[in-house]
Amino acid sequence: MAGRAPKLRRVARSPGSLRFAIVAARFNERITQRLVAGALQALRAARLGPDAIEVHWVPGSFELPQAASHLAATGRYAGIVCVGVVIRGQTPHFEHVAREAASGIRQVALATGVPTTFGLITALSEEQAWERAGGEVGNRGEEAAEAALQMADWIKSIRDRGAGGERASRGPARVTASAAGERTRRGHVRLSQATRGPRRPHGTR
Ligand code: DLZ
Repeated sequence: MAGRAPKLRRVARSPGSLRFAIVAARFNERITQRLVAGALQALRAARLGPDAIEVHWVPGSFELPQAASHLAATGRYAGIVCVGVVIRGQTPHFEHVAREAASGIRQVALATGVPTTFGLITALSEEQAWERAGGEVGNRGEEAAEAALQMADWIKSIRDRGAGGERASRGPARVTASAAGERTRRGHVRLSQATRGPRRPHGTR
């Protein structure tokens, strides 16, 4: 199934002083560059300035979760966007790399509470990969960046409610502090807290 991702709702307001990281795998670098460009475009569209966006390169997709984990542990980031290109070869190596990258990225997101999103292309051919790097089937890097922005925004909204009750949820959004950053600075993340969700369905404010 050729999966162009559904268009995600853009985060219209600037995340203020929040910082985002893109972690990119050098393997298949020419294609990954396109994913980085897509991710940068989405972050800039959310009015993040150059100082608020960092790009970190690692050797291959297998190393993405480790790098993301180190970045998340600093507590400096509201979101981390992982991008890489895994193309099927002659051996099962492809599956190992793709599986470990996917499950590692998920683990970083759950363990740290910092939105850590999956902007990997797993393709059967180079042609298929190009289609997903700004070609016919969209740009996985851009989509992953938009997902990170949305998650950071949502986490901030539930934290604001937690801190100030209903009044805080009605007032103008304060965008100077990183919800995800605060979360990791305070220490560990309780999964039950992360998955409980807002008191009211999101979007009813
Ligand atoms: C070794 C390897 C292979 C065969 N294929 C890919 C790939 O398609 N995409 C990718 O990002 N990385 C690949 N790698 C490199 C691994 O991710 C990793 O960098 C090395 O195994 C060293 O740990």
